[in-house]
Amino acid sequence: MEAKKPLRIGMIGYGFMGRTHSNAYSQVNHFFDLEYKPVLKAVCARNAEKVQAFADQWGYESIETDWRKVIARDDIDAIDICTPNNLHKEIAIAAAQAGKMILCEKPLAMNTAEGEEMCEAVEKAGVANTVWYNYRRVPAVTMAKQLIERGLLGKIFHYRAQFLQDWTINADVPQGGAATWRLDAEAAGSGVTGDLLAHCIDTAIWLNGKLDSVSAMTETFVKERTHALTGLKQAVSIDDAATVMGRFSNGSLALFESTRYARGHKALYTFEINGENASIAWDLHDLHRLKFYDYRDEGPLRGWKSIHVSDGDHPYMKSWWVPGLQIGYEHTFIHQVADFLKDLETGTPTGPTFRDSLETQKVCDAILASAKDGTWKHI
Ligand code: SOE
Repeated sequence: MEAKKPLRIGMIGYGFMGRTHSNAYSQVNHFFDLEYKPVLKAVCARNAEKVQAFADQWGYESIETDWRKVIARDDIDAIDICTPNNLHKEIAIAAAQAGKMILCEKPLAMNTAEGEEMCEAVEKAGVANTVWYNYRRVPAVTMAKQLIERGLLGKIFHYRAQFLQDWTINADVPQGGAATWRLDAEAAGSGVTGDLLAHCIDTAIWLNGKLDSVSAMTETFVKERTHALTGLKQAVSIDDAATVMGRFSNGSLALFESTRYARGHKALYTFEINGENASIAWDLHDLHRLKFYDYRDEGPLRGWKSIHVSDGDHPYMKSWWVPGLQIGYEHTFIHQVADFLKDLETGTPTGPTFRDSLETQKVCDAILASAKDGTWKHI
């Protein structure tokens, strides 16, 4: 058998996302037939003891405690950015200038201006780049894309999506620090808009095209929290919840909601698309199913189908088990790595690229701006 070409990974940051990405690199060649094989060269974080423990657990060959050293190493081809959002720009630009490929956690940046600089840097350097909007690669979501591309829905009227969580209702949850940086605007840029709604928007743009305008309201329900690092009470400046109306370029209407205050919901991402001929619905808690209603079905049999997306002719599924056996959350990251490696073989960009994700960033910025002054924003 021909030896695989190595893709030597240097991962910066190693939290929850570091685990999903590391797992993906480790698993991908077991299931997908690819020319390239990721090699876990180095993982980097400030605390040497903790990052060593992570390296031992996941099989990284070495550790670094300064991200600049990872970028400077000539035994590394690709930089994986898993840090809080406020470091994405600096690391991505330095990595691009060093000629490294980049796989960046979502959202792309703290804001559009930063994202623009990152796009310019990767495009100038000509390096492969992608952003980990993983839900595109749930097989049922990829199948929704295929059905829309086949024109089965006809003209689309409505796109509605929600991403609901409940983990910050308790006012004693701190902000800042390694575990709760998502609640600290200095590290995250925004709250649910960049963290959760961004997923809804990435999928929406992918499935239904450009969003032209939005009108939004946001709320911060808990006004003060203790900072995990300083122990001081500070005003909370992230958005805890966002409700958004919008218009797509294709004439359809958008409705989005995301919150961390929906008691009972841990990570309920859902969307529904209503077209002239058919509708599609999907739910992360039942992620292997795609709901499909076709008005053209024979009258008495017309109704919602619940398709178990687990057969060999469903997206990605022939690489997994046998028909009827489903896969889960971690596989979406494996699919993204598989696509990235496959695209390296042909020099094709792997969506969402930085440039694709800049569009999501623009919508997020427009939502926050609209919530601030109460007016519609054009994107
Ligand atoms: C937040 O809790 C979070 O982990 C997001 O950061 C992820 O992007 C989302 O997929 C699940 O929820």
